Amino acid sequence: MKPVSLIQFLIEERRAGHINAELSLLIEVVARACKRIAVATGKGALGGVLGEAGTGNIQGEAQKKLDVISNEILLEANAWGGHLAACASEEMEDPQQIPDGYPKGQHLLLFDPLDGSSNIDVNISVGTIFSVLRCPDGVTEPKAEHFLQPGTTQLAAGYVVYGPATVLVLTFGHGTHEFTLDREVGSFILSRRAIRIPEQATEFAINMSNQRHWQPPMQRYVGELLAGKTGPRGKDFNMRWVASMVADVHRIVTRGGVFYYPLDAKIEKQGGKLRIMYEANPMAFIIEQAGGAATTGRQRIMEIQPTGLHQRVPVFLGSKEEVELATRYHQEADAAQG
Ligand code: AFP
Repeated sequence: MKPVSLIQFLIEERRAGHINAELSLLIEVVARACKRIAVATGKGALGGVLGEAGTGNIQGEAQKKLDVISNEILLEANAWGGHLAACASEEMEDPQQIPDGYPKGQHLLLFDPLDGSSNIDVNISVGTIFSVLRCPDGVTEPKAEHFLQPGTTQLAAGYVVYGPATVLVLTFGHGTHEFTLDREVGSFILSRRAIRIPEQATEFAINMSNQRHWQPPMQRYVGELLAGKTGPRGKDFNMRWVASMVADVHRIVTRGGVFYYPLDAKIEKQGGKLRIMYEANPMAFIIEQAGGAATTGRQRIMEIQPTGLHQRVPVFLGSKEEVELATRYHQEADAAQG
């Protein structure tokens, strides 16, 4: 079969009426920016881009040089295209307006330019996550409040994992599709269409070092996974934790499994670890479109009405039956407490 490039795929999606020309152009621009980020991350120590930038981001986390560079690449690529009303980045407190003199479009772009960046210096996969929303009608200077739309309104979501291969996973709400970067030619080529995540899982991803801080239903659920064949689940489970959400999610998109970043006593006040607008919503959209489920342990992530651009939530996502079981344990525990 002839390879299908991302550009061809976008034209097909336009013809199918799934996206308009502006959204197609926007995705092309994001994909091009991600190719530049792939080049920058791929240089490693030779690019002089490893290590701390000496600055902090809005979350108070130390920024790596590549965090800053990736953010600039995405901002710059999107400023002049004419398809955006504004964009918001995990690395910046407020939305970024389109500079004067450039045309504006109808879309809002949100991104985490380099997720898992604490893994850069040790040469482990990192990634970019993005989400596209429609700018509310009549708004010419979008503010944070205009981005605060539930995940169900996303027009597109995707991530790029910079690993042994650079891979883009994308959804417009009509299935989840994977593209692999052909480095010689410089184009993303469709490598899997309409991905399906198995409904059952035998692999789970969680940071076990937080176990003692988890709430009782999480303790119960993971306890049962760990008990394996001899426990109530009657089968053994394997565990993985890359600490790059993009890499952990990509494993699930490839061979099934579940990913959990539950609420725990350490992070209770901030509501969770992962950001709803830049991580949870786009990943939830991608996972649901591949037949998986994504909840906070209590409710569907994409139905949450966000209250802040940098709001955090607990994240349970992956193989449907497993996520539903973990969610049921939390709901039952809440109901028992009244
Ligand atoms: P960094 O971008 O600061 O490395 O954070 C990565 C991340 O947001 C997500 O990609 C990981 O799944 C998660 O945090 C890892 O968290 P722990 O370090 O608490 O395991």
